Amino acid sequence: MVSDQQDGAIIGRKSFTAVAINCAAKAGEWIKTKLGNYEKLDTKMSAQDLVTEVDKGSEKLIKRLILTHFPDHSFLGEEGVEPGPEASAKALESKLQDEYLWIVDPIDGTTNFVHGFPFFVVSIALAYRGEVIVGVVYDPLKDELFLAEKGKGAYVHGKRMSVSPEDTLGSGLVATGFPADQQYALPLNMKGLQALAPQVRNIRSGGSAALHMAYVAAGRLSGFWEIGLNSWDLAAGSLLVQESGGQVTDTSGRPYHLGVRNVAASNGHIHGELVDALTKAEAAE
Ligand code: 2AM
Ligand code: CA
Repeated sequence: MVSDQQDGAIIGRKSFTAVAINCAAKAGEWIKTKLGNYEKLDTKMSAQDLVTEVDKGSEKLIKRLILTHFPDHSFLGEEGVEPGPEASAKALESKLQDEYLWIVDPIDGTTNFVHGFPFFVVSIALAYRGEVIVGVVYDPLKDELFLAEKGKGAYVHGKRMSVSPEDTLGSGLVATGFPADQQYALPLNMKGLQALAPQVRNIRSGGSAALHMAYVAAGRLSGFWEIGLNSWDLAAGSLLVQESGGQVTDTSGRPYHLGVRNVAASNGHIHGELVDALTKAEAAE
């Protein structure tokens, strides 16, 4: 019963949200102690696709905590899946129909973590039969925790968030990400960049999709798009944006679902313009 649980009505069990917050906070604090201090850097799908023992340790910590509270729930974490888009899609598909599925990116922004660039987060989402009902994105360096519950709004530092008011692309601050996949995703992204840069107020690229989504939700960015992401990069952030009054679709404007890899998120006001510009530039898919 989602509603009972969301209302915290199940006595003797922590609410889903409390567990999500606790996991993100614990993992984030631990990651922070490892900044500039990791031991082993490996590559995954390409030379740009990085992973450290801290990514793996963070996922282990989160998984253990979640399964302690909810042993019958499913778990999908980036580090438990083979690299590459096919393996990610397959892993998601095999769990999509599960009643409760936790979708976790133990460090979103690993490249930043490795370089000491202060823009990385822990991202934790809970989906009920394929629909995200809780999303938490935690930035340990700023100690900012972004939280959304389906139908109950989105919050940062306990304060209700809402998206920004800009109503034209020309007045918008828009972010994108440069993908690790240089074959398919990067060329598309470059086309989008070429088309959008002259149309927006300015472009940012911080290197964490989940944090970009949280910033759209908080009204700090007017929009965000990126090609070639995975469910764990986007699940929590998608609910943050929606619950803050924004819009999330794929880059062609179709509704967001957990399988979306090419994402457009915005304050809603500029969404049509953003998607149209990407489509016109043949940068959408
Ligand atoms: P990560 O740090 O968890 O890997 C930056 O452009 C965004 O792309 C980040 O959210 C980053 O997440 C994600 N990313 C990096 N490598 C990726 C890959 N091989 N496939 C999909 N997303 C990736
Ligand atoms: Ca990651």
